[in-house]
Formats: sequence, structure tokens, C-alpha cells
Amino acid sequence: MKTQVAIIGGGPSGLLLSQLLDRQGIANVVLEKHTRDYVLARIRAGVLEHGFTDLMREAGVAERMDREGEVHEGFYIANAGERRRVDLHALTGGSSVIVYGQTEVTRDLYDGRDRMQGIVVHEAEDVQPHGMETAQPFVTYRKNGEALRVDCDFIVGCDGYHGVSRASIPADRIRTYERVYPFGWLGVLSHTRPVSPELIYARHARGFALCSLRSQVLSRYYVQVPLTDRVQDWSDDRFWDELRRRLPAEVAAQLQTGPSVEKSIAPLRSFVAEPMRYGKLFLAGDAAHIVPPTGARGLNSAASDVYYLYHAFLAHYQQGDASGLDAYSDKALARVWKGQRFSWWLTQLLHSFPDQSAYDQHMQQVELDYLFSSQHALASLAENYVGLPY
Ligand code: RFL
Ligand code: PHB
Repeated sequence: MKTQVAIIGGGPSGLLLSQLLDRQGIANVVLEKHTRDYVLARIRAGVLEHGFTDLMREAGVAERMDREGEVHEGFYIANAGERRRVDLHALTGGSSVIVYGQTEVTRDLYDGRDRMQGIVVHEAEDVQPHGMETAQPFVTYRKNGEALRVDCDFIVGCDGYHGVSRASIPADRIRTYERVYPFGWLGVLSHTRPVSPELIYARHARGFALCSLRSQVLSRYYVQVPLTDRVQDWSDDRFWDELRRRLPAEVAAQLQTGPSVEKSIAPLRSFVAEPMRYGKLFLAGDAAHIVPPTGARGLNSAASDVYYLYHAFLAHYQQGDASGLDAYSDKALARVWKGQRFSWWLTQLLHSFPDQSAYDQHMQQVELDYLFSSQHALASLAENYVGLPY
């Protein structure tokens, strides 16, 4: 096969870039390791910022998101039995977020690719980028036992944290920064009415908890757990009991419980790889950076990479201007690091750490007291949560 841009990974980053490029007549191929059903079964993000939703509209795949996604103008932070609202709309001069699951985003992107007869190869095995430092890069893979090759102008690695793209860059050409947290999030999806119409982020001595949702009949809840816990340690009953204990009493009393339809544990990690380019290979999304989910920045940071890269490819192919591609890594990383800062700060503020001293606990408490006593501090939280400008 011959194409202009070979995209490794068919998650939200790869599919969104593919869809945007195709609509501008830039040929591309997506190589995805897993089946479509597998990709769609992963339950992940739920909160989308404006930059992301605008990009979905530009990609022509926003119709269902605009119809079914819920606009949220605020969320709550609970602490010591008390719940206080962060009024995103008032604090940002009219901004908000959209609650719409990553699963639905991915489904809409697949439908968009189908409508345009885009090439998305599933179950592509042993995908490997080559010749990144030459004028003729290419990607090899196997499908149904057959060895195949895609020749291209550029390769984009959208293959997530465990992908092959970043791993193919020589160690002396990439630097990584990492912080691993000593806990994970146990998440449960259930066909129950959400306990609150808006998200609740709860700090508690027993550990953090989050009440989120996918719709008014589908709830998504998380509790902080030690990394040693396994999903099978957590019966539904144990999960609901623990969640109730970490919520303010009046919220816990309202909690509707039911069988879980999905239950999984995600470790928390902060990670950045620099630069996000090696010759003809560009990295985007989780392939280059990871945040703990606390600030709802992961998918949104992936979308800003896609935005910068998409515009850089447009300038290259439509005006013969390579400056956007040359500036991509620096531009994307400047915003990525701000997302890292926000996610690290909110994680630090709301979780209990195993080695936390009484002093550290006081610091969390006073930080929250200060936050809700200062419109400036609240406005800073709000502007980060709805997404910094591109
Ligand atoms: P993905 O989604 O990991 O997709 C990468 C794709 O590449 C494929 N792949 C390969 N394909 C070919 N060859 C290989 N060698 C390959 N290796 C891997 C994989 O099968 C996969 O399909 O990365 P992408 O597209 O960059 O998207 C990133 C987002 O998925 C991620 O940032 C978010 O889910 C993070 N996240 C959240 N982000 C938000 O913005 N808002 C949220 O509310 C939010 N909540 C969350 C989250 C992540 C969570 N977990 C599970 C860590 C909540 C949780 C619990
Ligand atoms: C989710 O609904 O899965 C979700 C929402 C907000 C977060 C993280 C996850 O900060």
C-alpha cells in the first residue's frame, strides 16, 4: 500500500486525525492492533472540553454528541462531609464541558470512517515503523499471516502508552519524565440513576472517590484503591459500601445501587516523552504523555495534539509550508505540560497518600479552604478544567 500518512493506533487520537485529514483530501491508513469490538469495550474518559468537541464538529462526526452529550456548567468537590460547587460557567465567563463517553466518541469516529470508506485495518499484528530518518519511511505489519507494508510520507504514532511507536525511537533521541502514584482507581459502570446530576470529586480519609455519569440512566463511579488490590477482591456490595462511606451523608443516602456492568482498576501515572517527533515519526496522545484521570485531561490533551498536527499537515500539503511540522513538538508540549501540572495538582489535593503526614493532610485541607475562599483560585481551577486555549 502507498499513502501519505500512516497512522499507528485506532483509538480516539488516530481515528480523529484520520477523519480530519481524509476530509481535506490527505490520504491516510490506520493500523490498529485489536478488533473494533475490543476498542469499543474499553470504558474510559467521560468529560470533553470545547477544543475537543469543536474538532469533532470539524471532523463531521459531532451530530450524536451534540444531541446526546450533556452540557455541564459545574461540578462539586466534597470534603469532610461538605459539598461545594465549582460554577464553571460563571467562573469562565460562559464556558462548560460536555459529558459524553469516550466509547461513544470512538463509535462516532468509526462510523465517520465507514461513511468515507476510510482505511482502518484491525487486528494488524507486529506493526513496526521503519526509515523514520529517511525520505521514505514505511510501516510493516502482518494480517491473517500475510506480511504487508505501507509506504508513506509520514508516520504518526497514536498507539497509546504501551504502543510500538515511542518504543521505536532510539533511547538517546527521547527523554521521558514520569511520576507513578501509589494507588489506582477502581471504576464501576452501572445502569442506575446518577447520584448527582453533576460530577462529585470527593476527598476522604479512606481515599478519593468520584461520582460521574454517562447519561441520566448510566452511572460511572470510582474509588481510590491500593495498587495491590485486584478487581476480584471487589464484589459489587463491597464497592457500593465503600463509595457510600466516602461521600457526604446526604449524597450517600441518595445513592442508587445495582449490578455493575463493567469493573476495572486503572493505575495512576504522570508521564511525558520529549520531543514528540523523531524524523518522519510524530507522536500524539497517550503515546507521548499520560495523566492521572483526576483532572479529566487525558483525552483532551490527545485532542490538542491532533489539532496541532492536523493544521501542520494542512500547511505542508496545501501550502508546501513545513514550519508547522517543525514546530509541532514544542507547541504540543507547551500545552501538554500545563495539563500535566493541573492533573498532578488535583491528584495531590484530593487523594490520600500512604506516607502522608499530619502536616501534609493539613496542607490539603487549607488548600481546599483557600480554593473556596478565593474567586481567583476557583477561576484558575475552572479555566483549566474547561480546557486552556489551543
Ligand atoms: P488509546 O485510547 O490508548 O488508543 C491507542 C490505540 O492504539 C492501539 N495500539 C496499537 N495499534 C497497532 N500496533 C500497536 N503496536 C499498538 N499498540 C496499541 C490500541 O489498541 C489502541 O486502540 O490512546 P489515544 O487514542 O491517544 O487516546 C487517549 C485516551 O484514551 C486517554 O487519554 C483517556 O482515556 C484518558 N482518560 C480521560 N481523559 C479525559 O480527557 N477525560 C476523562 O474524563 C478521562 N477519564 C481516562 C479517564 C483514562 C482512564 N484510564 C483507564 C486510564 C478515566 C480512566 C479510568
Ligand atoms: C469518567 O466519567 O470516567 C471521568 C470523569 C471525570 C474524570 C475522570 C473520569 O476526572
